[in-house]
Amino acid sequence: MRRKLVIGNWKMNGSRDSINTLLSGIIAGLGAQSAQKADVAVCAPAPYLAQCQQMLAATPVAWGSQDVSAYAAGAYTGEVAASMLNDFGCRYAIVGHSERRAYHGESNELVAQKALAAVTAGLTPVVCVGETLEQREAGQTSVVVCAQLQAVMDVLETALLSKIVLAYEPVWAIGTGKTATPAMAQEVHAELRKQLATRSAEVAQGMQILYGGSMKPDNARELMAQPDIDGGLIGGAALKAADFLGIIYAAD
Ligand code: 3PY
Repeated sequence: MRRKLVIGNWKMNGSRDSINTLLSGIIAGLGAQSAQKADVAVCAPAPYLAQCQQMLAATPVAWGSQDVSAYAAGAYTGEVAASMLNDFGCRYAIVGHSERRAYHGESNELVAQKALAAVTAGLTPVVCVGETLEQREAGQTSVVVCAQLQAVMDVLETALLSKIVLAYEPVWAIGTGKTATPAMAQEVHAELRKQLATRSAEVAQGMQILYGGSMKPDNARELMAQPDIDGGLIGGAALKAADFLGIIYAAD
């Protein structure tokens, strides 16, 4: 039985004050929830990771970065190494979000190297895959997401592959308010799990595959009720404590 996992992706939003309010609200809301069914994490912009570390210590909420370097150390100005994140308690690192693939030219191979760097340093990479609207309309969804996943499978031996989290985020559903129907999302999640099973049935069965793309409190329950949807990677709705908590509460 896989546990549900709900991760907030704040993207490039927030300030010390707003994050203080948001995290205080989340912590208070989760405190009232006695038997929490889902694991919870937030992925903050780099300058606010220290604030997350301080505020979330001794709470059930983990925290993560929104990206990580593919390199271990050295002359890579502006990059943050996975070992640096791990050094002060970071748990997750999102890699291959479609915004990074689109605006920063990240290829499947680079995303795979980032996943390898993260998992080797003891972080849990949250590997994002997803198709554009054009690709979906051309019937390419499965080919695109499976190629994105295969690039990661090619560099991770089975023991490391078992330590990642996968997130299916259709690009056309990100920041648009459009959501894949539960059936559409389930179909892709099942496809991804089938591909993982070509390596190991055990890894496929154990892998948490999150759905991302305009998940909100009012559609979260139905999405997460699908057999292969194990939680959410939440964008806009993760910026308000009430909405984020609504999604977490729906994960039962
Ligand atoms: C969204 O829901 O918009 C996301 O991109 C989550 O990562």
